[in-house]
Amino acid sequence: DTTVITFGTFDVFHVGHVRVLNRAAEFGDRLLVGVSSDQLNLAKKGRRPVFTQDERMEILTNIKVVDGVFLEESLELKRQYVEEHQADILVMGDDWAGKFDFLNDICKVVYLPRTPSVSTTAIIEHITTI
Ligand code: C2G
Repeated sequence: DTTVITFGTFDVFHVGHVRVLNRAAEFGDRLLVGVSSDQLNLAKKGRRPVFTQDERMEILTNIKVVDGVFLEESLELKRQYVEEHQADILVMGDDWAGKFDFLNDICKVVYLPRTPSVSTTAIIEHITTI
């Protein structure tokens, strides 16, 4: 059995998110998603996500291809999460290209192209300017 793992904030869940999850799931038999915590977003991006970590995890739990969800509390814990969940493949969007290659001693690392012209930031901007 092949376990795939991926990470993200998945705030204001949109079609770019569902596509990357569907494509990630095709790499294995089981897809696990690490959802970045509110605290991690506050620290790294200076703001809280629109939806809380509990809401974002609830949405992801209900996505067809997602088999399990856990909280990602630090970007630096990737190795620990991969080991803990015995993941065989780490899939990330190519905005992270190269960033997790150091993990290829314990798992395969794959970067997938992002869906063009859709982002949480653009959605927030759009709503703000209505
Ligand atoms: N994504 C995509 N196409 C878009 C937007 C997002 O393929 N138009 C993908 C991203 O590449 C990522 C996933 O959707 O693989 C989640 O995106 P974000 O929520 O922006 O994740 P991010 O905040 O970059 O993750 O360890 C990583 C951290 O959890 C942060």
